[in-house]
Amino acid sequence: LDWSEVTHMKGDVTSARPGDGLCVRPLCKADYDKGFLQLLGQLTKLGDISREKFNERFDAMRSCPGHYYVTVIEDTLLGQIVGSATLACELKFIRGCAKRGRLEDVVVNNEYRGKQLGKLIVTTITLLAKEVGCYKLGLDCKDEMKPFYGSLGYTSEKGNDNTMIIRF
Ligand code: 16G
Repeated sequence: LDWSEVTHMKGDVTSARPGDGLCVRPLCKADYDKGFLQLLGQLTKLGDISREKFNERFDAMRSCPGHYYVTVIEDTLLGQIVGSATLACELKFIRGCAKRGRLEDVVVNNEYRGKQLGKLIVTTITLLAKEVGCYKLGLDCKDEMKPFYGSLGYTSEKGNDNTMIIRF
């Protein structure tokens, strides 16, 4: 996906140094051959997704600039996608026509646990949401993930549910 509107971003995200051979960048069509979908399959049911179907969905997202920021971590030494998360933006009338962000489909390859890649990808999306003007960023997660998101600044505003939010 083309992040042309955020190319002015400097510092935080673009200079992220995730580790040897690792690179954080927007999803591209070639990631179909780099295990992107298999990685998503570690998160939930994947279904059958042909290359054509993948490309169609990619194009549909790209035709809505500013709405979908599918972000990946590639292990460039292996040519494999090892982490991903998506920032989805929703346009509002409230708060002076504000924009709300949703953090979706956060997944890190099981074999890359312990390298702080979850923290890296969530921090990247959080900074991106702020940069593109979201007034808040929310996510749904399982109970066991709440401490992780809590450590990155997300809170549950309604107490004991599984929606967590960060406000900018
Ligand atoms: C988690 C994900 C959500 C994803 C869902 C898939 C995060 C923060 N949350 O809730 O984005 O879409 O799992 O599970 O990554 P499902 O297929 O059961 O909806």
